[in-house]
Order: sequence, then C-alpha cells, then structure tokens
Amino acid sequence: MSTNWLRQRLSRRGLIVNSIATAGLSASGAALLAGGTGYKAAPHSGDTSSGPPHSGHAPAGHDAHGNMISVGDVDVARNGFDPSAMLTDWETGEVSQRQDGRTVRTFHIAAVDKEIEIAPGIMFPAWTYNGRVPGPSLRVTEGDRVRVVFRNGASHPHSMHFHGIHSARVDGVPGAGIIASGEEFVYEFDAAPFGCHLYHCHALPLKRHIHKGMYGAFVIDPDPARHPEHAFVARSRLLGTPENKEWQELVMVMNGFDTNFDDENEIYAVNTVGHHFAKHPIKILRSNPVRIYLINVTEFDPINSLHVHANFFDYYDHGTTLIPTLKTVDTVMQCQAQRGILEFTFKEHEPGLYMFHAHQSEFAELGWMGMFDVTDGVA
Ligand SMILES: [Cu+2]
Repeated sequence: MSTNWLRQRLSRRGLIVNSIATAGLSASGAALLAGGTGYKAAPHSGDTSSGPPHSGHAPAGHDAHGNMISVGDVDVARNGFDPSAMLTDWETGEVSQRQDGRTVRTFHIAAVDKEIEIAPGIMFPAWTYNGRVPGPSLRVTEGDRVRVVFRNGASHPHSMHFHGIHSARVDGVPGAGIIASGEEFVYEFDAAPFGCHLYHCHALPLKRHIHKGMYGAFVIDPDPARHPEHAFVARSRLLGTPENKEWQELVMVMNGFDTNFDDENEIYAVNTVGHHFAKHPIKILRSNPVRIYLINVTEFDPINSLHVHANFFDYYDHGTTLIPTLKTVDTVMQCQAQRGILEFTFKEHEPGLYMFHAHQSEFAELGWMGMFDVTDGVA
C-alpha cells in the first residue's frame, strides 16, 4: 500500500520533468525539481550557463526558507496577466443608474482559448475568461443590478454560472445559459447575498471546463445602510470607503493544473502560477490589517487549504456574515467552490518574510507556497 503510494507520487514528479523535456527545455527541466540548487541552476530561457537569478528579484533569505521550488520565472507579459497584480485588480464594471435609482454594473466577459505558462517552461492549453486565469475579479455592492455580457469567442460551448441568488434562466447550466461558440448572452440579477463568491463555467463535462481555467472571484460588498448593527464592519468591507482603505485586501484563488491529462494536478498555485509568491513576496505594511478573499477552485483533489505562519486569523465562511464564523485559527480548509474571508494583522510582528501555503504538503511543494514581506513601509 505505502510503496504503491510512493510509486504514484514519484511518477507524478517524473511526468513533470518529462513534460518540460518535451517542450525542449530539458536543462531547466532537470533543474526544476532537482532541489537544493536554488537560483544557480539554468534560468528558464534555456541558457544552461550558471548565473544570477532570472530577473534578480529573489528575496534576500529566500534560500533559507526553502529551495525546493521551481527555477526561473514565468513570462507574465506573454501570459498577459500577473498573479501579483491579480491580488488587487478588481473590476467594478461600467456604472449606470436606473430610473428607480438602482445602480447597474455592466461587465463584458469573453471566453477565449489561450496557452498560458503556469510554471517556468510549462505551458497549459487553458480556456479563459478575458484571456486570464482566474478570470476578472468582479466586485459589486449588495443590491446592485449586475449585468454580465458574455461573448463566447472560444472553440467550445461555455457559460458563466454565478454563485449567488438569481433566477433559473440565468443560471448558466445546460438548458439555461450555455452559449455556443460565436454567440452572446446576458446574465442579469440583483447582487445578493453579500459575501465572497465565485463564478465558473458550467458546461459539460464540468470538471474539464473548470480545471481548464474558467472561474473567477465574485465579491458582493455589504451595503452599510442595510446592516446598522454592524455598520462600521460593513463600511470596512465596502470598496472605496475610508474604512476600507485601511485594509490591505488580496484576492487569492487556489487552483491546480493537470498538465498530462491523468486527472491529477501537477502544479498547484494561488492565482495560477506555481511558486509565484515565493519568488515575488506580497508586500504587507505591518501598520495595516490584511483581508484575504480566499476561493478554492482546485479540481481532482477533495480539499485545499491555507495556513499562515506565525499568525492567526479570523474567518468568515463564504463572507456572508459580519461577525467571524471562526476565531483565532491559523489554518482553514475549503472544498471546491468553498470560499471565505480571512482577517489578520502583523502589527505586533517584527518585519520579515512570513510564509503561507497549503497545508497539504504536496501542494506546497508543487507550487502552492508564498511569502508575505512585512515591512514598516519606510523606503
Ligand atoms: Cu466552459
């Protein structure tokens, strides 16, 4: 039993190296999982000479925290999206006012086939919303009218299925909003309930459409006027308020990629690129609290998780309450489509690099590991 387990795990890692070799990058492929070689190994350009890091942004002390990570860096410009920028790049839509005074937010989303680089030298034939994985992070306020104009410019039928309250005809499932290639459809509903939600394609086979990259964050901020008993908390969650500006808000979508079609993931990540936040730590001002909108879309594995080092957080399951549903925990697990809001602070910590990762150790080693770079904010 245990040797069988070991053989399976070894073969998964072997397949990753194979997939890189196939891509003509055998030198960096061999280095990718060799371990212990740090940044002295070949950069992902295929240059086999030893030399400085690919672009020189490895944090000081990086080696001390774990050198079992991929070597080199992903070309985020070619991908057209940057996991770091995705932490905060909310889309709030085109805003208009209806005659009855209600705010209407209109979003334009297109399904596009696109090859993306998910780890140095590893390309994945993704299906995307607007050319990125995860798709755009949509943010609205409770009670807004949400209008999503969806155009399918991809090669397969797709949809947008929103987690939230809406009528059956805009559910984005077979028979109600699956859109053929070249067609367009408008999903429209009132934003409710407030919380940390998601959208994803619901075309069949579902697990293929999700794991190919068709998902994104969908956050509904609470309307403070509707929650007088927790108005301060509600305002702190409402994008654009002075109370909200105090928070360092981050969107983290936990995902994985099956690069060899064996119904298992070879790369795990937050915001798609394995080990991205180990190489590009997230800058955190210790004076200001942190709020993470955490969403799990990982296919094939029953759960995923997030653990923060040297700290504890309060957690709001689904983000649908204004008081925490879990208090003072350092790890939370989520099944697919489960999500929630984490709140914590480094106020009493000394500056430095603080790790966060999935506490499925295998996921961490295969990409789902990163760092907070906590500073006082003085240049
Ligand atoms: Cu789809």
